[in-house]
Amino acid sequence: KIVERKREEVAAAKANVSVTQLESSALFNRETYSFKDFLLDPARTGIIAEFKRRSPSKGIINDKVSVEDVTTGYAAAGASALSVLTDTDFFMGTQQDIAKARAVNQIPILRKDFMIDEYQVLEAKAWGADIILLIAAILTPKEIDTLASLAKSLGLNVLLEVHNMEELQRSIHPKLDAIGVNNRNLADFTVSVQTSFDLADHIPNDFMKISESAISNTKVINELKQAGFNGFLIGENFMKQENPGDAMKEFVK
Ligand code: IGP
Repeated sequence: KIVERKREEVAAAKANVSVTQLESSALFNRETYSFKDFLLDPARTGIIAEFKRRSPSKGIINDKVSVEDVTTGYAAAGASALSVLTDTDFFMGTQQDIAKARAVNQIPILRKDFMIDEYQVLEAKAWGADIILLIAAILTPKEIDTLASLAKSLGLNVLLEVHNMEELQRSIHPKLDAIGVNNRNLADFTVSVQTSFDLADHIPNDFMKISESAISNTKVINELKQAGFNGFLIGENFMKQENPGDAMKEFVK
């Protein structure tokens, strides 16, 4: 359903803003931040901290906080990267959320959305993102090749999301920077961090390894590190608090 809606949205966006306009925007011609450098920086936590107002599984999580306050709070608490939802209909995110986060942060930003078209990759760069997400469950290997190749040619980093062995094996591609194991099954919303432990050894070491979703304590993070993970994508556990930045600071203390 999300992907169907996304196709309409992308068609409308294309009619509104041309590729030339995107390519000539101020942020388009900028140096991007290296995802890998920030994940491996020993002064940081490896946490990719997410700004998420709402989700289809949980409904409203937090619609009272500003993207500037939350993301600068995350960065101050040692985030290696920020994840900002830009899907509006299902997650209440916007293009402006990325632009606002970009204006006040000097760490990599992931455009968290359902990428199905090269146009969205150009948008990601123009809006201020450094990393795009490619979800294996909704893309063919050919589409992954096309989208990842364009992203890399623009200096963007690519995070591929998988939730099982079959997706991993069919989607692996040399142009990816990181492979994320989503602990949330997008088909039925059930969560299990075990998914990350099960897939860890099957991800080649040429890629950064990320564990995504349902991470709620530092004990799990330490176990995931032992299993070889470099990054930890956390949204709800911080966003459900009144002050997500402070919540992250407390979490990593
Ligand atoms: C964060 P959580 O359980 O910490 O809020 O999860 C993130 O992994 C999740 O928002 C996510 C997501 C996605 C959202 C992972 N993959 C793809 C939208 C689309």
